[in-house]
Amino acid sequence: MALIKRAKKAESFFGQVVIGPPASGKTTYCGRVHAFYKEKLNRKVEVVNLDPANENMNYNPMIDIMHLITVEDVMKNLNLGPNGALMYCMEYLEENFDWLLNQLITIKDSYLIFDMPGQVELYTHHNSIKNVFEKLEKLNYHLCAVHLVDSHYCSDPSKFISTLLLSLSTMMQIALPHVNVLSKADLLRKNASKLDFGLDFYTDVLDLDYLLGLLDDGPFTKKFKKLNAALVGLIQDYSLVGFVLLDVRSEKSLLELKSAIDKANGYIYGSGEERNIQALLSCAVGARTESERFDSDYL
Ligand SMILES: Nc1nc2c(ncn2[C@@H]2O[C@H](COP(=O)(O)OP(=O)(O)OP(=O)(O)O)[C@@H](O)[C@H]2O)c(=O)[nH]1
Ligand SMILES: [Mg+2]
Repeated sequence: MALIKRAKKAESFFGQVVIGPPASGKTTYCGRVHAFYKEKLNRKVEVVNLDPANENMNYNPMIDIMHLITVEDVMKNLNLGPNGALMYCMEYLEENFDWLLNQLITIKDSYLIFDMPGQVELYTHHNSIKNVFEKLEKLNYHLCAVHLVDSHYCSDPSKFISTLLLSLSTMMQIALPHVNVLSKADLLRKNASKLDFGLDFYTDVLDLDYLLGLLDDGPFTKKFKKLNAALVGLIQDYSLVGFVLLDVRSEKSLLELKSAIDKANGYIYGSGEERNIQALLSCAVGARTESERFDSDYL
C-alpha cells in the first residue's frame, strides 16, 4: 500500500510494451530502438526485460525478470514444459507486482521499453500480462502496446487473415493504446513481386473483398466460403487493424514507427528532441538509408 502511494506521487511515465508471436523481432527491435532513441533523439530511455527465457539480449536491461524467475528453473523445479513454465512465470510476476514496481519507481525521467515473451496466448486470453499493465496504467504509466508480427505472413492469404485476427484479439485483450507492426519489412520489400497485392494493401487493410476472393479460391480455404466471409466481415466491421512497416536497420522506418507510438500514448517530447527529429528526417528524405545502401550494394 505504501509502495503504491509512493508510486502515485510520481509524475507521469511513458513507454512501450513490445509484444507479439515468437521470433517476430521483439528483442532485436528493443535493442535497436533503445540505441536509436538515446543516441539520435537524446531521449532518456531504459529497457525492462520481462521475458524469463531471454537469452540473447542486445541491450543492458535496467530491470530483468530473470533475477526474479526463469523459465529454466520453473521447468526443472515444477516439472513443466516450456509453455506451461512461461505461463507460470507470468502469473508469478503478477503475484510479485511489487518486485517490479519497487524498481520502476527508482527510474526517474526515463522512457521505458518493455521486452516481452513471445507466446501468443499470453496476449490473447491469459490475464497476467494484461493485469500487470492495467495496474501500471492506474499508476500513471502511459504505455503503448507495440505488436510485432513477422511480415512473412503476408505471403499467403490464409496466414494474413490469421494475422489480422490475432492482432484484433490482442488489441481487445491487452486494452492499451496499440500500434500493429509488420516486422522484417526489408524481407517483405525484397519479395514484393511475389505478393498477391501491393504493400499498401497489407498495411492499410482497407478492402478485404480482394482477400476474400483469394480465400474462396485457395486449395484449403475454398471449402469454408461462409466462414471466410464472416471473418473478413468481422475485421472490416471493427476497422481497427492497420499496420506500420518496420525494418530495424532503417532510421526512417524507426522514426515512422516512433511517431505512431508517440501519437498513440500522447508522449510529450523532451527539449531538443523535435529538432533532432527534423534533422534526421531531412537526412532521410532524398538520401538512401544505411540499410537501403546495404541492400542495393550487396544483395
Ligand atoms: N531481416 C530482418 N531480420 C530481423 C529483423 N528484426 C529481427 N530479425 C531477425 O529475426 C530473428 C528473431 O529476432 P528476435 O529479436 O530474437 O525475436 P523475438 O520476437 O524477440 O523472439 P522471441 O523472444 O523468441 O519471441 C533474429 O534472427 C533477428 O535477427 C528485421 O527487421 N529484418
Ligand atoms: Mg525476444
